[in-house]
Amino acid sequence: MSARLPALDGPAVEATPAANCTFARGCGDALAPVSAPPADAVERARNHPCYSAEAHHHFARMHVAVAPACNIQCHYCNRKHDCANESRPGVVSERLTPDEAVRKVLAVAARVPQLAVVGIAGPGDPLADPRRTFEVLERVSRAVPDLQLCLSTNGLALPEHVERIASLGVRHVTVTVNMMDPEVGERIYPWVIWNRRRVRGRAASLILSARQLEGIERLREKGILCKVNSVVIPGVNDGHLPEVSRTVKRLGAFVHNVMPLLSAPEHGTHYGLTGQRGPSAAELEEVQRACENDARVMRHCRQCRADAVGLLGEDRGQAFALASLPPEPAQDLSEVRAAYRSAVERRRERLEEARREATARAAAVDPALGARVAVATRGEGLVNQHFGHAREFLVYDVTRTGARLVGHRKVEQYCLGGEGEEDALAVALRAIGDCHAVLVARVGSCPKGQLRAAGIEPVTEHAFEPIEAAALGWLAGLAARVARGEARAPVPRREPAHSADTAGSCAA
Ligand code: CLF
Ligand code: SF4
Repeated sequence: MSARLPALDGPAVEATPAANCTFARGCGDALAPVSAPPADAVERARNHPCYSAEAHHHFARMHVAVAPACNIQCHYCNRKHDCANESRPGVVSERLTPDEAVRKVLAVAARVPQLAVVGIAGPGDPLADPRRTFEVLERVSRAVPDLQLCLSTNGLALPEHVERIASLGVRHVTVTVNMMDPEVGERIYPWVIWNRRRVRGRAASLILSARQLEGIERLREKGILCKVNSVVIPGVNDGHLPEVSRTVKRLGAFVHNVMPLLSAPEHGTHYGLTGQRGPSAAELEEVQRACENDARVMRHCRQCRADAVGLLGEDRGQAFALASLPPEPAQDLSEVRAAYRSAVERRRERLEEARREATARAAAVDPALGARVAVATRGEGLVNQHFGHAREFLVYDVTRTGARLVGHRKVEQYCLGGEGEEDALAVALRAIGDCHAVLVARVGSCPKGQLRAAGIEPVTEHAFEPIEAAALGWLAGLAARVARGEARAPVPRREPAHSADTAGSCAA
């Protein structure tokens, strides 16, 4: 198989994909030697809610939607659709000018002390027309210098902009890489715009992949922390993503975010309209596990809107709509954020101490005993939310050595104004149907009974404890009950209902 390709500059060239082509350097394993992420990578990820699962309990991000244009087409994207209540990439309620974006950042920074990161993630590609993106980054970095700057791109225009990105002080860049094999690529990308021309078919994917991998390498050379996002598309790239993981890790990517395709007909995407489904929770877990053999894998992504504000999993964007912003730029309160960061460090010490103590207490638990638990949390790393108030549950696999985040499950809020909604309860029971217990701050008697009937133990004994310590404490208690013959050792449960009810995806 060969393809007629437009060269990076100049005339079209002939290339043979997957053999010795100059574009698809990621095909096969004949790659540059492994490049380690920057030496201070872990420290730099520490307070970024996307690069560190632990940080996402404490720190918030905001996106400013200043980049409407895109230079490629993905079969999972339709940026025309918008719903204020919907959380998925590419969706925005308002597109901002640079002036509006800076005003919004200052307003959020003044009211959200958890804010640590300002990102540009669409609704199109931030580098397709980079002037606004760079103007906003420059102005935000001057106005609020303690905030980290972040960028998310499809990578097509990345290589030539890495120098500028670095000079602006951007230390975190996400590149969405769904394939390196053009045969896979042509089922995801119908076209890319290259040298002002629309390129279709495998040639489009060859160009895109080469540019993505080159961009990741250049980011590494500039000491910028790179995250790679991949959308799992069953039957298209699910079997290919471990190879992507291997390659991007070799090129210096710090973490691989393996996330599900969100697909439904009502969003008007090619995939949604042609019946391409997203992965089930179990399928997603399987791909994440396969990728984890080679790279650090992110499991806490919430596939945010391009105008999201707040902790991951909560969205306060509506509270900061343009019409509700103060007319004058808000005063920057960097000292409030500095005090918050110090408080987080003290909180982290307490969480770590609690984890150590709980692990010591669980040391006698049978190493073969393991369970899956759902947790209701409002943040701070604690079990601190009422079952009926949860809009999502974090899911952990727990053994005596610790609790490992598996992912999150979106649900509808069950308790509204004191009344429970039967439909919402049914959704929640399905969403956490593979869990053996749910750890919550409180739970009403009706849902408690239904949880028990569904074989999910409602647990309030560990309310307001740190999540990992609470999960270990519950496991130790379960082990004691099993030893006394009062409970049976858990066995893996059925797969939960797929919680994704939305379509589309984007660069973030
Ligand atoms: Fe935004 Fe993306 Fe930066 Fe995070 S989101 S630009 S890296 S600040 Fe985060 Fe949202 Fe997942 Fe993106 S949870 S979609 S990974
Ligand atoms: Fe462009 Fe992102 Fe949409 Fe793909 S998902 S077409 S990169 S805006």
